[in-house]
Amino acid sequence: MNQFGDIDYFLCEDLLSDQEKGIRDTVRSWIDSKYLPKAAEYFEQGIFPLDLIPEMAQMGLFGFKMKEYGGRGENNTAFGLVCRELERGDSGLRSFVSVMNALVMFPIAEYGSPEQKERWLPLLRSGKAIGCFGLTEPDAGSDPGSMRTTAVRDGEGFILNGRKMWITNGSIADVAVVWAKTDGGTGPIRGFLIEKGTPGFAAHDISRKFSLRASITSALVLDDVVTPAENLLPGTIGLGSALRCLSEARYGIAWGAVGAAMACFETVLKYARSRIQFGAPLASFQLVQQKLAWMVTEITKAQLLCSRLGRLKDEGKARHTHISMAKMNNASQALKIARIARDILGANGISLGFPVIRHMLNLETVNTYEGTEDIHTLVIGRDITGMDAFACETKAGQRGIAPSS
Ligand code: TGC
Ligand code: FAD
Repeated sequence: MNQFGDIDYFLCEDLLSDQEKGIRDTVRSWIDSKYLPKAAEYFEQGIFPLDLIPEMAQMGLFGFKMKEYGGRGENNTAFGLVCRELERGDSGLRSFVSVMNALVMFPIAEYGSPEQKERWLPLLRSGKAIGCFGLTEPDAGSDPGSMRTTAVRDGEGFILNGRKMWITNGSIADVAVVWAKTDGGTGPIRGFLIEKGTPGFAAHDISRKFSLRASITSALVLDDVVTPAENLLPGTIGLGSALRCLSEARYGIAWGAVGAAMACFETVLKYARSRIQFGAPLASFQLVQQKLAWMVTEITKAQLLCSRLGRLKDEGKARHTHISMAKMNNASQALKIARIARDILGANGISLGFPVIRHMLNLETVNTYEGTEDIHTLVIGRDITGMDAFACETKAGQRGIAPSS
């Protein structure tokens, strides 16, 4: 345990600079005072707390790594710590910050024209504008390259048609980074900035979800959306441009998942030490200790993985497959930790009076979005074998659906 009473079994704290510790402490105390008292209510009622956006902007959480446009210019480890502390609160809150930084400000900064940067980055940084990222479609999730959304040249601009699904922040976004196949579906995938209120563009919230309830998830509709050529992100050159954004977001998710797992572990350790059954604390039973020991080991391994990844990223040595490994491991282990923590709480484990069921349900999404556990397994498999196992091969040697006989 460190000075906060956190689990820090391998003294990861010693790897942090004073600046990084200060950032962690600021976000942590903000979560403790502003978010956690209402976390269960937000989840139960399905509310994303819009009133907290100005405070997050005040802390510099949008454009956190960006050196220009008023960003804080912090390093990757500091950003990871922000994600960890936010997700100790709730995965929905970390999602909001992931989308703003990695999926909206990053592509505009990386691929945008000077005018696009001038227009949007200061607004997004200050929380006066909100963004979303539309890649997934109803029929194209793990395989975004099969998307059907198209952009057709029309005079000086483009006409976009398609549907995007499961889009975080969709209905509250002032600007959507939308990915579409150009040349009516035969050209490369490119990114477009579609503004709220553009005729033919609409967002509808997805209700009745049991995970990430304190986050807005929407479907985007694009029906003959006419957008000027200036709204094309000029630096985008194919699916790889979108995938680079995903690598940025997955990095933050790898850290965030540790925060959710830590919250579950800390809750359940305290509970197991005080809950008496058969005349003894739960924590004194061997079977419970086995679960706790496994949890603390997995949290420690996940902490070490993302601590090293942050430094590799700062040194420009992190490959996207490193990020896949960290996202895959940390999200899937956090989910398992949450499920075991829920079990140790017994009936209390299903109550929102404890944070565990909320984290557990959220982590179902975290393990699915930004590439499922299976997809990252295949990414790593391809990296180490040189063989692509994403799809069956047809007789013609093309990726596709295998013949049934
Ligand atoms: P593939 O041939 O592998 O790749 C095309 C080009 O891109 C390069 N590349 C990457 N670059 C940077 N980062 C990555 N992660 C990259 N992955 C691949 C690759 O080297 C290649 O470059 P080049 O120069 O050779 O052309 O493409 P593929 O069609 O085979 O697909 C690969 C696959 C399946 C791994 C990819 O499509 C994938 O990652 N699928 C998962 C889809 C996904 O993660 N969707 C996320 C949607 S956004 C979201 O969920 C937001 S949640 C936000 C929140 O609320 O927090
Ligand atoms: P599918 O791709 O249909 O996969 C279904 C199952 O099949 C999974 O278990 C998968 O692992 C498995 N599978 C698929 N292909 C293979 C294969 N080749 N081999 C083995 N198994 C395979 N997307 C955005 O663009 N922007 C967002 O902001 C965003 N936010 C989201 C928020 C929430 C709350 C959720 C739930 C999703 C969000 N997503 C977003 C979408 C998310 O990225 C996708 O759900 C995810 O990529 C998986 O796609 P899918 O749901 O279509 O599942």
